[in-house]
Parts: sequence; C-alpha cells; structure tokens
Amino acid sequence: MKMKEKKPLPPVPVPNLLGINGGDPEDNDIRKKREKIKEMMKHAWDNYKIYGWGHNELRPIARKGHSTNIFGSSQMGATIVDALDTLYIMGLHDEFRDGKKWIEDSLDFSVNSEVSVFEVNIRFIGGLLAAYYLSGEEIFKIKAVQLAEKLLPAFNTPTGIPWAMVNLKSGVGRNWGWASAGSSILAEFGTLHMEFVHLSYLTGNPVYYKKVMHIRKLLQKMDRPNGLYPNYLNPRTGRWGQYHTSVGGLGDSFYEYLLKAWLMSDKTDHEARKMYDDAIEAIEKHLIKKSRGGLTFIGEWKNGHLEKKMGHLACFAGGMFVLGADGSKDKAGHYLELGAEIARTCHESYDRTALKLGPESFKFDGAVEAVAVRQAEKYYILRPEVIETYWYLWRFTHDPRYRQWGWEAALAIEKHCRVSGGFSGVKDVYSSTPAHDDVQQSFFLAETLKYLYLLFSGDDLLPLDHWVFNTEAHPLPVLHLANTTLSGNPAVR
Ligand code: DMJ
Repeated sequence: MKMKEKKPLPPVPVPNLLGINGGDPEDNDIRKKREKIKEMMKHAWDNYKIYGWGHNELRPIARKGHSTNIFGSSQMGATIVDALDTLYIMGLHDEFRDGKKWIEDSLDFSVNSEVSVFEVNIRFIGGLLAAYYLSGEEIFKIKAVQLAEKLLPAFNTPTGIPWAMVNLKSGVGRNWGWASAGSSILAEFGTLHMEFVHLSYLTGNPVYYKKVMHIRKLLQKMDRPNGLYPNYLNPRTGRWGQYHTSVGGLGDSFYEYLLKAWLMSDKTDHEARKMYDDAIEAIEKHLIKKSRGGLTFIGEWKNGHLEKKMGHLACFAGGMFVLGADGSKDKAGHYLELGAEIARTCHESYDRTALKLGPESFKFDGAVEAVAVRQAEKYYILRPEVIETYWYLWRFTHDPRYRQWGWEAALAIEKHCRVSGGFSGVKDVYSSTPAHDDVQQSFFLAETLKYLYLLFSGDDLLPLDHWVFNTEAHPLPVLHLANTTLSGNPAVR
C-alpha cells in the first residue's frame, strides 16, 4: 500500500451491531439443512481458491479463472470480495482470513481497466462495507473508500447522472453501446444510494451523499409517463430514452433502493418512502396482472403495451413487497399477500421445469403460464432472486412452505449445478440432461448461498430491524441519523 492510502479515516460512532453471529436452529432437521448449505459454500469457495484465486470468477469445469466485461480487464478477485460476509456469518473463519489477506496484499484499484460502476458498487463497495461492519477490520473500510474515489469521475456528466462504465485509471466514462440512445440505466444509476450514504457516514465526506441525492432530485423533477420510471435516461440531455419500464433487469434495484433508503435511515427518509410508494402504485396499476390460471405476474411495459413476460430477476419483488408492507399504512395486508403471490408464481416457474430450477424469463401467453418459450430464455445461472423472496416471506410469515421451497431449490442446485470443480449454471432447465455454462457467478456465494443459509437460521441472525441488505445481499446496518447530517454541515462533523 502507498503511504497516501494508509491515511486513517475519521472515527465515527459505530452503529449498534446486533445479530452478527448465532441463528443456530433448535430443530435438528433444520440444523442439518443449514450445515448442508455451509458445505455447499465450502465447495464453491475451496474450488475457487484452488483454480481461480484472484480471478474474478471461476470456470468450474475448465478449472480456471473467468471474467466478464463488468469487472474490467484486470483480476480484481470479485468472488473473494463478494463472498466475505457469507463466509463470516457461516463461521468459515479460516476462509475469511485468507480472503482478507488477499485483499490486503493484492486488491489494487490503480489499474487501467474499465468497470461497471453499478456492479463494482454493489459487489465490491457493498461487499467491503459489509465485511467491515461484521468484522470491524479497518482494511475493508479503507479499500471501499479507495474504490469509491475511483468511481467518482463517472459522475462528471452534464446532468450528474453517472456513466455506466468508468476507467479506474483515467476516469473516462461511457455508456453501454446497447443502451437506448446513449442512455444510462435506471437500475444502475439508481442503485448507489445505500453504499454511498454509508461512505459519507464512515468518512465524514459529504461528496458521496451529495452525488446520490443529486440523482434523486433530478428524478423527482422529471415527468413520468403513467407514473412509471422508464429504464433509460440520457446523461447528456437529461431526457428519457425508450419508454420501457420493468421490475426485472434494467429497473429492479432502483425500486429496491428507494425502499431500503427509508429502512436504512431508521425510517426517517420519508422522501424515499414516498417515491417508493408512488412508483409501486403505478407498477401495480400497469404492470402487475393475474394470469388465466390465477398466477400473479409482473410484466414489462414497452411503449404503452404490456409484454406478458416476467424475468427471474423480477422475482426479487416478492421479498420487496413484503419488506415494504410495514410502513404502507392501510395496505400492509395487501402487500404481504402480493409478495406471497409473487413467491408462488416464481415457485411455479421452477416447478414447471425438468430440473426444478427457474428459467431466465417466463411467459404468460394463452395456455403457456410461467414457462420459458424461447430457447435463449431457458437458462439458469445460479441466480438468487427466488430464494431471496422465499427468505423474506419466511422471516415475515414463518410459513413452513418457504423453507420447503428453498430446500427444493437447494437440492436442485446440488443435483444439477454441482460439479467436482465447483458450481455451474445450466443452459436449459427443461432438459433432463442439460449442458453446463461453466461459470460460477460471484453472486452465487454472495447471495444464493447466503439467503439459503439465512432461510435455515433463526431470526436472531442479522435481524431485519437492524440490518438492510444491499441488492447483492450485503448487510449494512440501519443508521440512526437523527442528530447527524451527511451533507457536510461542519457543526456535526
Ligand atoms: C446480482 O448481482 C444482484 O442481485 C443484482 O441486483 C441483480 N442481479 C444479480 C443476481 O442475479
């Protein structure tokens, strides 16, 4: 580390950290299931350590490192950073120590590499901050802040809406070539709030808070067709791109972070809660429908037309509705029910396949219900969203069906995705002999296995009135900001 990087950060009151250990289930059967999930985590981690150490992800069949463009061209150990807090809560302390050592010795952000601002924020900054809060090890906080500084040039656009990608060395930003009219993506620039608020809290530097509040203010001023937020916004002109709205990919975590900004502020950020309530009301009106067979689904809005297709990614919304029920005043019962209906639909999307694993997206079209039609939508890449929703439903209802459904998914992953070199996605969930895609995604360790572990743990592990999970399942503590301002008021810091 260079001397400059060693500069200590100002001390701040550490929030009350409850429930970072424990959760041991009393029931023997549940305890065994939890142990099995921990064993799966060890299998994923150990193989990554042997064959992919330092690379971003693992190719479990080729038994070598893997990377995609979201992490740029250098080896940033995405799996290590993403997995740390899961290792910690599972009590895998030797593995956690190995990960910490690699981060201390080898995680370097001064590289000529173009990364996704969103992905690096949710996986790296979120992962490092969660590891810091859980373990108290300063190095994670220092690395999170170093990385955040490297992301700041992405906000240098005419509107302050950040570019999708930034070069960590040069600071030059740009957008994805495929995005409508040079736009930035709602789920990307709208999924920075939690981490950036924590960065300002921990450093005393208001710059992070100001960046995300600027985005919020700009969004508040804009017209929303039918009350819906389009997925595309041009960072040069400040105008919407195509009028496409989805609760799945490109939109999803924007809505999640409005709700979680409110929860994370100890329910004092009423502005965020209002934006969430208004957005969800419009989504319910225009995007949520019931199929002929009685399954509630969330479609995608494209230029005034509802496409009756739901993505695996949109399945997280079952958990979001349940999490947001408290605080929705007279509609709490309604949102608990809506969350349960989405969980049931997503479970059907798993149950109607040969492998009992869900496809990337599924249709509701005439006789077709909760089934993928196009070959290109039949894959399962170890995604967490359905299990995430089961876990939230379990925490809020304790209905045993959610543990049963989670266990079904765990068994299916074990049977069809486990290979001797780790875990792999599958290319077709409707084929009883599917080909593997040979990628062990970092979110499998960060999210899928963490949510499964929590599903078979007691509620005293990471209680939801003290912790808020970022969109990559990294737990961040609720901040009691009543007597604090993050916007740089010197009287406070
Ligand atoms: C994760 O990186 C995050 O959950 C993100 O919000 C959406 N997609 C993946 C997992 O499917």
